[in-house]
Amino acid sequence: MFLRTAASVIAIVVLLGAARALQPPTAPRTLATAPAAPAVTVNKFLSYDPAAKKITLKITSALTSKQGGFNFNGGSNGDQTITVPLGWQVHVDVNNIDAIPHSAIIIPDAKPLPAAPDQAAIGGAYTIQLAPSTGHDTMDFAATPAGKYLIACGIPGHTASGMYIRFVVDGSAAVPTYTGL
Ligand SMILES: [Cu+2]
Repeated sequence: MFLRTAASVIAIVVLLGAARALQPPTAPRTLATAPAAPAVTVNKFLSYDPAAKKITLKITSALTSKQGGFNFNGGSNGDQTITVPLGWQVHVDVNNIDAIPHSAIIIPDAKPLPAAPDQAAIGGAYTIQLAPSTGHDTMDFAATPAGKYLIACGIPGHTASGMYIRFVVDGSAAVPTYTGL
């Protein structure tokens, strides 16, 4: 019994030594963990983290009664413009508070406007069809390539009814901006 216990203790000591040997040398902690940079608030729809180059955008369909509800954040017919720096990560929260379905999709800013946009110009930059009143979805994408786009509604006829605002990916923009409010 004693021998077995002694053998076990030796085995454990050997194992501990081996485990310790497997650990990499502790790196010198020259940099203290920086506190998270505070997000910069542009307005009630747009904020960003400059260090992480991450943008958070809130889009609400039919936020106001403007254009008969065919608007995003109260913007219609391209009268609002969101500009983001090239390559930044964009997270968009899209909500529909209207009595009819809507959606959101980023398409090229080009005429003629499609009757029912269904081809996103940026990978991942589209939502599902959002149910009336409670519909919600998100878009997550990298802002590339640089260019002029529209955030449009994919429901047939809605873009033609003015339900689009502008979205610009700008290689020379230092920070995101939101104009037209
Ligand atoms: Cu719509």
